[in-house]
Amino acid sequence: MDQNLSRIVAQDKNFLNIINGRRVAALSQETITVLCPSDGLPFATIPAGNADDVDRAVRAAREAFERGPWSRMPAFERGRLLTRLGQLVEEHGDELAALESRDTGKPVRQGKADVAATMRYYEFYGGAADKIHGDTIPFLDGFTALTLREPHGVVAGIIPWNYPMQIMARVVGAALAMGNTLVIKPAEDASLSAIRIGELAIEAGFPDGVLNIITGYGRDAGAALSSHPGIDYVTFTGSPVTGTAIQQAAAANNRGVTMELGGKSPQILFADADVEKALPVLVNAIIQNGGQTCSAGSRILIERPIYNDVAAALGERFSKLVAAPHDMDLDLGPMVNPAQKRKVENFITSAAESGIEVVARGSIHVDAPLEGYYVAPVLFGAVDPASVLAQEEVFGPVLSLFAFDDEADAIRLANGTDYGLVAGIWTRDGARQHRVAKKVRAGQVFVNAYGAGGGVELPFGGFKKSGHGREKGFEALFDMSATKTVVFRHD
Ligand code: TXE
Repeated sequence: MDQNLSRIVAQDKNFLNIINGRRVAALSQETITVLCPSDGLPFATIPAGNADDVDRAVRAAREAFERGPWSRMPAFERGRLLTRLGQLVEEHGDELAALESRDTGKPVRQGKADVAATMRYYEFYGGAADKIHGDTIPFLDGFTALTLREPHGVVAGIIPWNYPMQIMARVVGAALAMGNTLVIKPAEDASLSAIRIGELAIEAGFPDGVLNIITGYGRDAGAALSSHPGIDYVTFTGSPVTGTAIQQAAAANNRGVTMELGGKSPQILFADADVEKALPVLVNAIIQNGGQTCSAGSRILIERPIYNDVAAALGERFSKLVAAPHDMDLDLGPMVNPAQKRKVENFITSAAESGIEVVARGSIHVDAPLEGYYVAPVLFGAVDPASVLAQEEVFGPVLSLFAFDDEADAIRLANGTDYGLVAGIWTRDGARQHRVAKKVRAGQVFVNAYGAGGGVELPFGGFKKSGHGREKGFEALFDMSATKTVVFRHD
């Protein structure tokens, strides 16, 4: 582990962008210093790309789409390249896990899980590339009508910092499987794995210009990319505020978008639930990645007769949780940056000051450097459903408990925020499982389980403020393509 890290640091301190199959610095030569969240120390640089770099990348992607071998390549050959990329990810798994872990502060165990999911995305979409097709449509006598699934053209993928490698993989896999070309803008706080994957794509044999990676700040590179008239479609995962800005920029060019904008996901625990089975899942769903997960199960709704027992059991588990440097591989790592740490701490302080009951607190490891961005997990009880804590995405290790009286009350509480990404239902009653699954407004519903976004095969996306469009699974291939209807007259 340490050897891997020192090799990466020693050999590749200055990461470069990838445009048209070549590694390049920003035209301005400016860079952003990469800090490790575990100790706040610099260990790499990335290019600070701006509108000029974005323009070069979009032109390269356009050229590759219009004239490169990409546009003539059969779907199964595109699929083979994606599969090859997945194999290279697997071969470089330890290096990628170490890099992702150091860049974002996530425990190495989570970095490894991210590598495994990333590999699966390339494998899944590699296999799917030649299995999606149009229809023939019964039409007028003397005519034959059919549909083709066509790529949008040049797609922009704007990626967040929480699961950078995985989220990039779901975008790259689906977009390239359908024959688009891509410009990826990773988050300024977590760009290293994106650059490495871009390098591996060159090694895998993707033609020049098919996958371009531009790093830089959102306000520069991100804004320039989402408003570029040469972009045909934008896919984004991140905050609702930035999502709105990106949608406005894309709307100015009348381009389509897919938006995945986070959540405030409930887990509903009925009195007949298998509580022992649920407890570790409930804790993991908010602790995984330090709670910096769009699908984090941040609200637990508990039927009143079991509320006190469940709160006590969760409190016991929470008090043992420890935040520690990524390479100690404990329950959770630091937050990704100082702003995220401040944001989470502000939620905790104002909730506690407003009188919300603190059921339990975890701790920060004694050896964690003071300069790291650690937050001790907090469990809040009897939370007012109208409070800020109940309504807004914290994106940290903060769990809220609520009591409910009956099924209707549970559904009302579950649907009582402006988000609708994921939900968990815990009950042994089969009819209730179906009833509640239908009534909960969420893009993914788990029964007696909570997938936390897992499963590359499972379509994923939100209702309401959580966004629109679907990623992952076969559904993403529809978002990443457009239907063309062709009608032949032969009378
Ligand atoms: O996100 P942003 P931030 C939520 C989470 C977190 C909050 C803020 O609650 O606390 O968002 O995080 C790029 N035009 N999520 O500020 O701004 C940016 O460079 C184009 C939930 O880091 O949404 C990065 O690549 N692009 C979420 C990406 O957008 C712009 C995951 C995401 O950054 C841009 C992350 C602009 N004007 C945060 N401004 C989830 N759904 O899981 C920024 N960017």
